Amino acid sequence: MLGLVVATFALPAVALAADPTGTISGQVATKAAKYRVGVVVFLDKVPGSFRPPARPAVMDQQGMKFIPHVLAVQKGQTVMFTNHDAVRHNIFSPDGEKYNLGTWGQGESKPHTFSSVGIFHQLCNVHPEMGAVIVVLENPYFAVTNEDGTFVIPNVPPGKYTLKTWSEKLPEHSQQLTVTAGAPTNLHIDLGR
Ligand SMILES: [Cu+2]
Repeated sequence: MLGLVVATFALPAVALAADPTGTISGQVATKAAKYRVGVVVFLDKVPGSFRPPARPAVMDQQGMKFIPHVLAVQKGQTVMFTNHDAVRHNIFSPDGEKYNLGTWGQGESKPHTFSSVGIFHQLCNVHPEMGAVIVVLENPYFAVTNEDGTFVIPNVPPGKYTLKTWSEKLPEHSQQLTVTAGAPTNLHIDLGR
């Protein structure tokens, strides 16, 4: 009986073959478990121009930390910086566009739109121990790994790509891969340390 149920659930996978895009999923492996989270996995130099999402991404300041510690967004996308602490926080970045959004209190928020790709360190001039990174990418085909190193990049058009990783602590990784319509591409990426 159980086998029949499983067979029933397996059927929709066949229907998914009509999906014109593919999914890249996988897991980043490191010797130290703490390095698996916050790795940006992305497709490099995909031809075409890509409209950024209209919905802003959010970088919060809460519990005297930036949350998330690593945020990936698309070029042209807005990040809304929020403050959920009872103390005033500041936001500035010494990188690329070099901005200082000012210092503000609980419940307030300020937007910044990223017009160029790059790695933007986020700092608070009130609390030097606070830090985060925003990675701005050219196309929408990216993900940031979860605590266990897993990631999913959905809706990728079929084709051959160069997949890269960026991590605050680990060396960059690069590999070729082929994405097939309606089929998952499963990766195991060993980043060493
Ligand atoms: Cu602060």
